[in-house]
Amino acid sequence: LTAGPELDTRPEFLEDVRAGLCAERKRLSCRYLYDERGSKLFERICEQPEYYPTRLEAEILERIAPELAALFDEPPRLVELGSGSAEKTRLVIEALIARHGSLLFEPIDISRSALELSSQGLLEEFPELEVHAIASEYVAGLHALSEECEISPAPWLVAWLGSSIGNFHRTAAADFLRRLRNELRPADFLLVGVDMRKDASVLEAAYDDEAGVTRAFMKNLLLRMNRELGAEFDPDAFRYEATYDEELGRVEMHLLSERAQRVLITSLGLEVDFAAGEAVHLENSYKYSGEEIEALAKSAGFEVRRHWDDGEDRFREVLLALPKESP
Ligand code: AVJ
Repeated sequence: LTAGPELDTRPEFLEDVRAGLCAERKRLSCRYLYDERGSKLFERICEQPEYYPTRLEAEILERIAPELAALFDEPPRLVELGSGSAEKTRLVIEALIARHGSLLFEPIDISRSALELSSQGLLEEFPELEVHAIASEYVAGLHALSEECEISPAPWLVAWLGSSIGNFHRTAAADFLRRLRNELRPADFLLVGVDMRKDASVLEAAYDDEAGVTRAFMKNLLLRMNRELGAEFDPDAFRYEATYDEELGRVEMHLLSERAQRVLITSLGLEVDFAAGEAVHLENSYKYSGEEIEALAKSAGFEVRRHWDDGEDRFREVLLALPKESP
């Protein structure tokens, strides 16, 4: 297992918090939700009855894993973008090993500790598995991997699961897919988990669960700023709201100030004023229709080779590849 050092993200965190909280419409980046406590809370979100994506994706992957393994005549390499929950990945790993005997698994994640955690369990479970973990941004990591084996590279199955694509604005999602495509060869596949457009009531419940885990996940960012930036946020002075904008096809997540208040952020030497009811934007989660997925793939230079649904069109696994050359 090889992985780079944990990157120092503090200077960026400071600057992003300053810029976000001084903006006309206040915002904080969802990247900062995932500190140690945030990552644990996110895992608990995935277990909430209202948060359907994780469960549905696991069901689909379990069903289609043998088909994924059968896409390849020779043993492929499995790349995962964002080491994520090993629970879903292991379904694919199991099927690939069953069909091809052994497997090289190459998870790419910005967090070295997340990589170590997810790789460790998999190595113990699968003796036939070799793990080569890369602590890096996704595209840079893929690029490094493709540079490493120029001679006769095994085909890739690149997995980008969990509807992580939903955090991107639609145009940014296309840009990002295009950059991924530039790293792929004709025999490679990219498997993307996509959350579908659906009723506002289902979506709003999924992003504001009854048990309050999502609310705690969002408010943890206030606590993180208190811990790491010497801020003095009172989490009880903010309430959490998730609203689905049907037209934009996205769930928008905000914290709203319960009252007019001024909050000190010591490390920034900054006092931030909040009006009563003022919103801080934390996250978007974009949802897709089948047509939108087709258009997105096409605009990124991909072809949708296949897709699999949960049966009720709530969640979709999309298999992308370079377009077959026209005769
Ligand atoms: C990690 C981006 C896939 O949008 O469903 C879940 C994040 N935020 N609940 C999503 C999230 C609040 C999640 N993704």
